[in-house]
Formats: sequence, C-alpha cells, structure tokens
Amino acid sequence: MALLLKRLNPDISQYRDRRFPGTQEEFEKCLKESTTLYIGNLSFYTTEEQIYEVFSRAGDIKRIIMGLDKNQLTPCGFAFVVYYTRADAEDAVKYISGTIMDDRPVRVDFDWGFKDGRQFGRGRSGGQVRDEYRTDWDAGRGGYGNIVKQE
Ligand code: GTA
Repeated sequence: MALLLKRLNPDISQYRDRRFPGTQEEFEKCLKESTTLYIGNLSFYTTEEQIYEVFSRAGDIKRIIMGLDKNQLTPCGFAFVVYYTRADAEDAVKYISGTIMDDRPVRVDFDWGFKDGRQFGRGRSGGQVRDEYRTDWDAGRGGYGNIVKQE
C-alpha cells in the first residue's frame, strides 16, 4: 500500500517544465508513464559514452540525447536517457541517482518525454538556466555563472 501511494504521488518530480503543452494532470500522467529520464548536474566534459556506461547498468537504453548550449552546440551539463521499459527507468532513478560522474553527484529525474528542441539550454547565454544565475565557481561547468561573468 505504501508503495502504491508513493507511485501515485504527484511529487514524483519537483521539476515543472513551463513549456509542457498541456495541463498539470497531463504532465503528471506523462511523468508516471514515461521511460525518459533527465540527468542533471553533469560536467560539461562528461561524454555520451560515459553516460551509456553508467545508465545501461539499469537496463537497455533506447536513446541518449545530450543537452547542448544552443549557441555553441557543445554539451552544457544535462542529458536525457530513454529506456525501453518503465521498470528500468524506475531502477535508474532509485539506484543511479547520486552516482559520482567526473567528481559530481548526478541528479536523475523522471521526465515527461523528449521532444525536438528540448536538448537545448534555455538560458539567455545559451546554456542551462541554472548556469545563468550561479555565483560560485564551478570548473566542470564553465567557471562562474554567466551573469557574474558579464559583470
Ligand atoms: N525532467 O529538473 C529537471 C529539469 N531541468 C532543471 C531542466 N530540464 C529538466 N527536466 C526534468 N527535470 O528541456 C530540461 C528542460 C529543458 C532542458 C534545459 O532541460 O525541460 P534549462 O535548465 O535550461 O531551463 O532546460 P528550464 O528547465 O526551463 O529552467 P527553469 O525551470 O527556469 O530553472 C531551472 C533552475 O535554475 C531552477 O530550479 C533554479 O535552480 C535556477 N533558476 C531559475 N531561475 C532563477 C533565478 N531567477 N535566480 C536563481 N536561480 C534560478
């Protein structure tokens, strides 16, 4: 019963994609059924091969989509991993979240599903939004955040 309640909990992800083309209910339904995961807090230097190596431990991978800076077209610290089955995606969330890759704990989040265009950072500078606002130095993610760099 506890497991069932957990599975139906709408807080399956803290993240809400403001560009999702539907209602909150439709968004939550996608999250509960999807075989797509968002992998965050990656180093810009982590490769698709490394992601494959780690995430295939949870099951066969259908597709990996690297997140790209929309201006430079270089990796900008996230990826989508698509499994063939929901069970494998759930195992990856359970067992791979927090795994250290290139000295950083990766964040594994359920995702509503990949659509073309979602591979690009949405920050004004081309990378991820979080890298616009960061005030700390992060060598694996291009140094200071973009707003600090511009000051
Ligand atoms: N499933 O957690 C996620 C996730 N994130 C963070 C991004 N994506 C995610 N998908 C899932 N789970 O396809 C997806 C997006 C898109 C791609 C790139 O990755 O759906 P993005 O990171 O560039 O832009 O997305 P996004 O997601 O639209 O940014 P958002 O939600 O505004 O902000 C993300 C984080 O940035 C916030 O949680 C916060 O930490 C920081 N941030 C945002 N605004 C500010 C601000 N004004 N000041 C300080 N920090 C801020």
